[in-house]
Amino acid sequence: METVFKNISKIKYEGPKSRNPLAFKHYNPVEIVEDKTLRDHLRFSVVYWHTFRGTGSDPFGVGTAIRPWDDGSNSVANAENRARVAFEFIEKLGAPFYAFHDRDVAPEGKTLRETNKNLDAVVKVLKEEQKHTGIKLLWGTANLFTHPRFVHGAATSCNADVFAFAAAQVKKALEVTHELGGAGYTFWGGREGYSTLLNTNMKRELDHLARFLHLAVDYKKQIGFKGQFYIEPKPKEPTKHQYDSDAAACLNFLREYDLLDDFKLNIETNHATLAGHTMQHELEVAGAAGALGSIDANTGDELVGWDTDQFPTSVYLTTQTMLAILKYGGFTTGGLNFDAKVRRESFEPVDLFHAHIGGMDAFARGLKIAAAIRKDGRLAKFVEQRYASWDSGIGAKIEAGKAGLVELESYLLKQGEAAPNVSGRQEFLENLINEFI
Ligand code: XUL
Ligand code: CO
Repeated sequence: METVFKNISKIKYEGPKSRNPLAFKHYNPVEIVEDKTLRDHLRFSVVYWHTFRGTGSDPFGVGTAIRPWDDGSNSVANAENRARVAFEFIEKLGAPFYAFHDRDVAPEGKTLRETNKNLDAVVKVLKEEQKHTGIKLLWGTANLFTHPRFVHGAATSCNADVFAFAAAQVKKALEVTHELGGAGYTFWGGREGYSTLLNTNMKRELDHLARFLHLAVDYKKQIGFKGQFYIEPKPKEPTKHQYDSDAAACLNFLREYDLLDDFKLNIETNHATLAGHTMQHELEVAGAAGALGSIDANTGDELVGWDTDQFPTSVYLTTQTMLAILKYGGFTTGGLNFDAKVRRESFEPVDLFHAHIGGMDAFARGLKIAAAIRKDGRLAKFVEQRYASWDSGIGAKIEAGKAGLVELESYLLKQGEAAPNVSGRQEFLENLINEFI
């Protein structure tokens, strides 16, 4: 039964020569690259919160988005109808996954009991729709930041009752994610941070956050949920400092509190840039630690210093991203989740299609370019050769732990001086990448 997008047919791959704005020019889901289809490499996911709950409001103005299917009410019936429309959209787009927060899909009631009942009603619809479309849940999550009770945070709140509320909410969100066969579950610390240290006991808050995550791990095991847990780093916004500020901080936290085996990272592009890093840096930090799990695909604005969550269209960015993904063996449970929203000025429903088609084409190109760079081999060869001094002689001895300071001193006393350095050839390498773009 199709209703809302009746003037838009299923988005097809038409190739690079097509001038049809409602067609893929580069994303051909069945095309094979490095022994896998594009569909399986890229594992695209549509986010419920921006695409179906975003209104286009900003701090200066109300919502602008025209969404004829949404009556604007907080009723369960509206939420159920919206869920059916969401699946019609995702199916027409051809994305295999979606992701949601508990409060995106169903309205909060007056009590936790009522809220859980609302959620159950909508989850029933989500389950039916998943079944008849084949669309799967990439990950679920709990919104622990919108309601005023979370003003001081959730797991890191100074109010123990709020911790308990958040724990109950996560329990339910885990059950629902499990029921829907979710491939993962994400923890983004919406307000787990501080605005001033004058009123903050940081050590206590960090201990509480770790306790919270351990409780979730325990419950996951108890109910037999096999999905992957992710932490999503973000340095600031809404709070001045978030404890999960970047990939390195998250890894350190997980290691300190003995949680590293149970979590991977969900790296978001605009969060990386807010942290003063590149996406490539964050992916590399996560990948090197064996913790690269999933990606929230979006981009910031070069001239704007907040989380603008725009759709990714830069082929340079998608190439770098896919180089990292391929280097670390590709996605297993994770995927490319478009945590991105259309601009306030792009208020018509068709803009949702343009935005996702553009993002999917940009990543398809990035994947193909990254695969071509890998096939060419010059980049990898260059890096390998740059470290050749470690493959034999004194370098190999150091790596093997077979040379102490005494031996290194006598080695250098004999040599007199270190072997000469070789150029890092940054510009040569940048030119090499551009050969493929
Ligand atoms: C916020 C953000 C969240 C998480 C899920 O910046 O990225 O939407 O992805 O809670
Ligand atoms: Co995100």
